[in-house]
Amino acid sequence: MKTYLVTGGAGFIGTNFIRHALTLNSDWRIINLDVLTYAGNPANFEDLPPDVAKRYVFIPGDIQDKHLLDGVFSKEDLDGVIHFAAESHVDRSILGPEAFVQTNVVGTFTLLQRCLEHWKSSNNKEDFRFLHVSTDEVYGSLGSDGYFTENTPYDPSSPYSASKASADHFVKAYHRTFGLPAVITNCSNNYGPYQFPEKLIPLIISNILAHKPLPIYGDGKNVRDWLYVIDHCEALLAVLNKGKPGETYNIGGGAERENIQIVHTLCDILDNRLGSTDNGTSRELITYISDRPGHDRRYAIDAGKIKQELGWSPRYRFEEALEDTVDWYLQNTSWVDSVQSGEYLKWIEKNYHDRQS
Ligand code: NAD
Ligand code: TDX
Repeated sequence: MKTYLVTGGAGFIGTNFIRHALTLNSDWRIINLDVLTYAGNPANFEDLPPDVAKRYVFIPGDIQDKHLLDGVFSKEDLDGVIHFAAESHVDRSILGPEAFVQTNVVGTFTLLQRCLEHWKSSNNKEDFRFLHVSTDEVYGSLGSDGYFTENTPYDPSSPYSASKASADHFVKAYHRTFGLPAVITNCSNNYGPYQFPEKLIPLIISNILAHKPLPIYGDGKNVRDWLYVIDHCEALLAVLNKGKPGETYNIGGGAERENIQIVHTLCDILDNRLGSTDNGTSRELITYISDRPGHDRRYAIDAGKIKQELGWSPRYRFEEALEDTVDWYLQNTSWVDSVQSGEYLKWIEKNYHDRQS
């Protein structure tokens, strides 16, 4: 049996990763350490089948809590750590950057240091991996052409991406200085089930269903490179199993779309699903509002390295997986209702109030 510690596993990507990895690997146990911010939902695991549920352990707690981490590391003989825990929303980092420095920088440092101490005294040094899940946003913005490679210089624009860039540097330093067998992944925008409805795709789905305005920042022509979350999870498994310590792997879907294209597609899918006779109905909700400060224009990943060295490629086609995602939200309205709590409503008011362009 292999045992992995996952941090932030009650969030969007962590949830998908744990469910996917435990289903695929019947000889894995996963310990999910998550402090359960607004973005974490322990109920995401309530429907696990019994043979999977018995290999899943949840520990509520903060990655900044040294004593808690020491307890986990000394009790468990870990095969690795997959580090997702983070404050992850760019707009929140603009309105309140401090939590990003605390969790993303100080939290990652605390986790690395505790991990290093225990790794040094473990019997399992060779095979152990620290997998740090990072973002393409550390590279800053592209113009209308070119791609981010693993050698693109870091040039973060937002407090979120600056905090992730800082964490990446600490992870690299712990490999170079202390030999910790760490690998870093920098991934593009994910979409899929369990994504909190503050991010573009689930926010738009949720607003269409509620007949609320669909807020588009700036001219709506910013480009993101979209990846279905299960493709990301499979890339992470490939890096965990075959990645070389000290290396970085860029992960991307090769599905570049302008924001306005995404919103149009979602309007059309939902009009079709809801049986609207007039294809334009949801599009009428589109509302252009003032731009995000420091808004990166375009992200696009060159995923050549992970494809060639580890044999990973995305399996899901964007338009199909987007339809599946819409269907998941339509079938899980109670999940959406449960996360749209008082805190969520306060955030919507804070971010979108007074932003008419
Ligand atoms: P998310 O916001 O949905 O989930 C983050 C999780 O971390 C939550 O469950 C939260 O409770 C937990 N958490 C936050 N602070 C914590 C702390 N101090 N201690 C323990 N747990 C804590 O985020 P996500 O979209 O699932 O992203 C996961 C990771 O992947 C992040 O590191 C993010 O930077 C990275 N990433 C995300 C995307 C994307 O498109 N969502 C793309 C590339 C990289
Ligand atoms: O209401 C909105 N209107 C809008 O036009 C929102 C929430 C977003 N947008 C735009 C901003 C971006 O150009 O849509 C695009 C996507 O926005 P987000 O969903 O907030 O994602 P982004 O800022 O690109 O960052 C995401 O991808 C990289 C994740 O949130 C990060 O965690 C990840 O690292």
